[in-house]
Amino acid sequence: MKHAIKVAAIYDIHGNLPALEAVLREIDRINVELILVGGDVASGPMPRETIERLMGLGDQAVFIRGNADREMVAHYDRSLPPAPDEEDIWFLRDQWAARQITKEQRDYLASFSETTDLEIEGLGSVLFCHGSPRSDEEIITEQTSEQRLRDALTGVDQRLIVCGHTHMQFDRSVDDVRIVNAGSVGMPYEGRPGAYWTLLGPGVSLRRTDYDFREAAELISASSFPDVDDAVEGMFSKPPSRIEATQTFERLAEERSRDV
Ligand SMILES: [Mn+2]
Repeated sequence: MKHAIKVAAIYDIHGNLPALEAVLREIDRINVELILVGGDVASGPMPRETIERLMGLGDQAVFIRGNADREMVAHYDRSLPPAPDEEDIWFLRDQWAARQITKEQRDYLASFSETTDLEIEGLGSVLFCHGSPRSDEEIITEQTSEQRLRDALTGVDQRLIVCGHTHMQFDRSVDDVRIVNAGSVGMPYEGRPGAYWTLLGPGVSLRRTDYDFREAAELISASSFPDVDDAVEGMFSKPPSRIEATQTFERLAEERSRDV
């Protein structure tokens, strides 16, 4: 297991290169030894440039896989069943993103491990996952019931779990297990634009990094990303509030639990 004094957890970048650059600049100013990239790196408007930047981090970065990384590889390989709903905008966006990347980048995405653990000074062994320890698409929010949290954490030995996927930071505990959502760098649902991430060691610090949203919006508006105006609104000018996003996610989690 890797050991580190300070780790930056950066999750859900979603192809937002300007947001990633801003966080990396801030990380550079602190003494961070390791960057844990928590998945969903490239499903968004600047996939090729974003993966290129991340690959450039070399040994400083450890990657785990998000559902969107898995889906982009499947799109690249054209091994997906037809979309359940042809109008599904995220299906079209992932398909578009997969067409922008190289074979080497596809292989890079495919190499991410599902979860990983790191020994961090002051925190002990920390488990990193995308959705939950058992699924890269399980939904956990600050409203998730304790019973559902306990189920999601069954069989986990670590006392601190870091997740992402729902794009909203939280820091909560159930029994003696602490679960932290690192937030989203590129597509936060926090009601306020910014790049959200988490610094670990010796404590846990939820962070928000400011960057020039107008410039980023202009850059991304010029791309051929499907329904780009809507994406730019959601990423920069009118991000959904935590209340809206939490309700949407919890409704989806509820529907899924009924389907099982
Ligand atoms: Mn995700």
